[in-house]
Amino acid sequence: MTAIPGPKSQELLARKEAAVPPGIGTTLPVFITRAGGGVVQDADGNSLIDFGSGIAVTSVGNAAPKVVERVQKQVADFTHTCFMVTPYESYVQVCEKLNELTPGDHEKRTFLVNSGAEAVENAVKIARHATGRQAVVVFDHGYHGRTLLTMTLTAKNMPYKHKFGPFAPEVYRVPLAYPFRWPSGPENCAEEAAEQAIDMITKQIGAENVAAVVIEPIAGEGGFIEPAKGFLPRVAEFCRANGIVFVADEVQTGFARTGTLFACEDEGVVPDIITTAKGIAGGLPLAAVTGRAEIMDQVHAGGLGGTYGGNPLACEAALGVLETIEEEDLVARARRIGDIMLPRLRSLQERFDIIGDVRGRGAMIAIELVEPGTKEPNPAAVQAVVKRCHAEGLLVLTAGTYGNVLRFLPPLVMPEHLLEEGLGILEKAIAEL
Ligand code: PLZ
Repeated sequence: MTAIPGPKSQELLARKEAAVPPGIGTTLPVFITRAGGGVVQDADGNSLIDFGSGIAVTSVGNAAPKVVERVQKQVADFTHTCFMVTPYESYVQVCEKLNELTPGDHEKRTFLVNSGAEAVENAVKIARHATGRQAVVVFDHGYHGRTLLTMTLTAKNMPYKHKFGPFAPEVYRVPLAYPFRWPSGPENCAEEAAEQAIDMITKQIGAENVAAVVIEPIAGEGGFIEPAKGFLPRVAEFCRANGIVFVADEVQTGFARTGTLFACEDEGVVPDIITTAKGIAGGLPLAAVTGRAEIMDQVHAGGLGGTYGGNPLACEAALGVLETIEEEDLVARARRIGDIMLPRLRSLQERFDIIGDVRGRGAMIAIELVEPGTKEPNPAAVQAVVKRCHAEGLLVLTAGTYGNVLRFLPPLVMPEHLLEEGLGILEKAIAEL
């Protein structure tokens, strides 16, 4: 309808700039008034195809019918009691569901918090309590949040850590099996990376001092890096052998996104604790910590909690999300999205040597842009493609330690014609560049 951003969005942007600090960035400065079915609509009447899902959140679609229905009923019944003051059933239902659906058939416990970062912080607290140890091991390219502890767990300095120190103590970083950038090639990546990581843990920290290893089964903000096959099971096995709590941070990968309900399932990895958020509640703020009963039950009564954790509106939304995933078979939908996107992107890679790597699973797909003929990261090209896509009405996000990754996270309910149209815009933007 108008240029992107249009006049109304521009006016709102000026107000945002006067009222909100610049530390809160803007990927695409259009102000949204409605969204659903894989489309976001802005204040000027433009419709954009959504390849971002609000960073992997609205997997069931924006304002998904089952979520809306449940939340509308709940908001009229009661909005808050604080689950620690007087409980309500929907919280327990969500926990029962997560205990049942997350990997592993051991006995589990779940509790609910407000954000991904809060879930990861709690996982670390519990692992420390249960093991009596302090050290936490994380990986290159990892992202776990912006609070003091989770920012420390996050790998990338700019923009997440720069000048925000001092950081939390007892956090150690080891290599991740990043196939595209592994010095001796992708074939050797899993084994060598696992060996290096384990060697660092045993020699530099001492396995007996490690409370938890925290890893994303696919590194999200770090650039949709799928660790070379074999790496995750090897690390999990090392943890098991050494009494270390293996924490899978599935905040971005969870809830059907990668073509399995949880990304760990791909290699049959069973985490001791799994953290989830984002896709769990279709946009309402909710996150969860699910873990082995014998670990979770260690913490003394009253040792965990928070005012809003598992708010009744968010719990109803989560129940609506889980119903939608099941009824619409969104696990299969995610796989279908991958089956459409990956071959198209791979054929684009054959035509344009600016595309160094095409990767991902299900509806969590990325391309890494490089200086042609090298592996030199090309963030300028990413910026140029993003700018073109946004101008043409396709919302895409970036990622990556080197800022050179374009990532695609369409809602799993996106109609195929929109997916095709979005891919067409992207292809054109890359071809023009
Ligand atoms: N763990 C794996 O992906 C959030 C960050 C957006 P919160 N990723 C999006 C931004 O720039 O702040 C994330 C994640 C993984 C933890 C988190 C943190 O989740 O809900 O943002 O706290």
